[in-house]
Amino acid sequence: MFLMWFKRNEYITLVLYEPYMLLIFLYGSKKILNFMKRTKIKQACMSIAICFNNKDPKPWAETLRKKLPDVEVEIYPDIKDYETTTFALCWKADRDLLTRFPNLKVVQSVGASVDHILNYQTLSEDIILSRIVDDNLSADMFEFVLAGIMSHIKRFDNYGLYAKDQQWQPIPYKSIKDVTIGVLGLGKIGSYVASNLGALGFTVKGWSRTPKEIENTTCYFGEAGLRDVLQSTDILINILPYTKQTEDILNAKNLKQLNPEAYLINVGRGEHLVENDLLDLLESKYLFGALLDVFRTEPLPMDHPFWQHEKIKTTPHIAAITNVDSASEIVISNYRNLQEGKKLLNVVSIADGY
Ligand code: OXD
Repeated sequence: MFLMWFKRNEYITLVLYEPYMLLIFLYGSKKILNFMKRTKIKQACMSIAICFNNKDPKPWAETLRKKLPDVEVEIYPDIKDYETTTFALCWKADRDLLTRFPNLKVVQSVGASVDHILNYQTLSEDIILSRIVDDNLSADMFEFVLAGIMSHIKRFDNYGLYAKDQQWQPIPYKSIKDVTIGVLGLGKIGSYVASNLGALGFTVKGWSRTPKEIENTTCYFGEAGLRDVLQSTDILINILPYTKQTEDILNAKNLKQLNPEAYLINVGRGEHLVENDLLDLLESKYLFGALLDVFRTEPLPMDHPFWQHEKIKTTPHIAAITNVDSASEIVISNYRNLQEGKKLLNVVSIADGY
């Protein structure tokens, strides 16, 4: 049509045609520029939100800001724009807080567990959930458990009590070679603990949901396997993840199967233990004592009977504390992997909970 017109009136056509093309050109460039601007802003604003309760967020914020100087690292509740947050770093965040971030892509636990996320947040299917897997956590857990075991078999707790009344009273003790330890939970940390205790000369029996093979450890699985482990255990160590299937596993029925005067170390979750069952079993001397690092309610309430109980030692969830320096490297890799569209590290199945 233009060509016909052009032939008829060359001058008019040129005058009309050029501004028309110019307009198309200007309109197109504006669209392209806007698109580029939007994408750039989005990339620059992919911020990290730190959402913690019961843990100081400042060391994490400082470390991440130092290692990722171009990234906005914010601490909840001081979030400027919930829309630009794509990556949330969590420890016991407020219930359903994460639904306030509409563009969240990754939820990163700063611990080895994710139950504090799965039980309190609603995660859409496309969210990637990740946890910390760090050799420092395994080593610290092993040292904590070893300290608890040694203090128990050498009866340090009794001497602590005797010292209050200046009682000089030797008590029989046990040697490593005579002690059988049951380890519930043979994930990364549990298997490290089991194999290192075995290497020290303890007899170690490990239990997990699915069959495992671990050095220095006889491994069991399933219902029957749990019975086999419990029925020969002097010291039971719980390092299971907390899921619907493992809730209340430390109950009277299971704990009564342990060897006489057995000792319980719980470094899994408070929800694994039926607290009243433990108190009853201590009272009736089925169990010798317990070392508990985790509780159903944390901090442990002031009036909780565990505080003053002679046979219970409590520690404030410190068995294996995430090392910010080494764990932040995992967080940074995951943040970069997200940006570059690569696979993230230590991804957890939202359905299985571990
Ligand atoms: C953890 C914990 O999950 O400390 O890392 O319990």
